[in-house]
Amino acid sequence: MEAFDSLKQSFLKALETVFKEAELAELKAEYLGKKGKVTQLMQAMKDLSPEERPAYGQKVNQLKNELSDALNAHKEALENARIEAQLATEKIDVTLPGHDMSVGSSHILTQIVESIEDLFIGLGYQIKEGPEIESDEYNFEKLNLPKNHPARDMQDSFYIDPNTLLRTHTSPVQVRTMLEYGGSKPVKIICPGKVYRRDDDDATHSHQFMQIEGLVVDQKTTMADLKGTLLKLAQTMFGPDRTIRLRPSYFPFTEPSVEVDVSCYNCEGTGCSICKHTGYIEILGAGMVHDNVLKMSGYDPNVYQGFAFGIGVERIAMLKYGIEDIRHFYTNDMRFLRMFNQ
Ligand code: 2U9
Repeated sequence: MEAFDSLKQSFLKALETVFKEAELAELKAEYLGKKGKVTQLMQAMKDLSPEERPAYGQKVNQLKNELSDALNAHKEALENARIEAQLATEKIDVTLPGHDMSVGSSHILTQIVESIEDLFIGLGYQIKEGPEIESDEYNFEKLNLPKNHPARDMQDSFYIDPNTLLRTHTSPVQVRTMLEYGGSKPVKIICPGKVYRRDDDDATHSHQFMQIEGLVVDQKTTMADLKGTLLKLAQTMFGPDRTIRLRPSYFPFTEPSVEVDVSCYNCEGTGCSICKHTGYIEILGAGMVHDNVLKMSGYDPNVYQGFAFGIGVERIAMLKYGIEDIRHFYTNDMRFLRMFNQ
């Protein structure tokens, strides 16, 4: 019985020096493991007389249970201490001010392109895109700008080789679409995209800018359809009270051709410095598709007619927001871009 007591004492003493869970496992093995001290005491039972065995067995079992309980209690205490320590170091002050989440937005030119796309999708148009590197066949020839035409001067465009250039307008996308449709089905598309001209950059010129062109080809398309469409477009861009005015003009790919003015959104047409006291501001060009252009892309001008228009996106943004230098659109000064966060 004394041996039991001293074993228990030495166990409890050892337990007091245990602060890690791994050490606890070692101590458990030392006393309760297969070759542990308590296990050895149990095995010693076989050397006792039958009379001695029950009392001895009871004692050794009690000792085993006591040690086991002590081990479990110590294990729980260690675990609690570990969690307490962790909570103390990971404490979060929920009253600290948070970080601002900065939310981006689309570029102002993208916003304008998308609002025009929305209008035309609503009118049943499809959006078509095409390559920025084009053949002069599609960029010029098929748009009624033959080889000797002044607009084809090498000095005015970025040529890659004598037959290849950066497109100077998105019109080749319309040409590609008409050829794709094979001259036998109606066309109703708008073509947004980047275009390139060999200009020196200044406040009002850029060697790269954005255009949206539109093309409708069908069997009963008239100038009245063009005018109604452009009125909707002008009102979408400059407000529901705007009116438009068409002036005769010239483009090689349209006949007749017009320049389109919108009534001044600043003075409502009475005259101010923005409209240079004319009451109107020029916003785009348009016309009925030239017979030659229809023919070259496979449409019979005796059966089909079409209208087309072209608009410079930067010009619209500059008018709408009073921006005086086109270069602001490309320099990505955050103070400029943030003015159009929506
Ligand atoms: C096809 C047939 C006709 C597209 C047109 C304009 C008038 C026009 C300018 C606006 C400002 C270019 O960005 S800008 O400098 N464009 O005035 N564009 S009609 O006519 C087409 C296009 C394709 C097959």
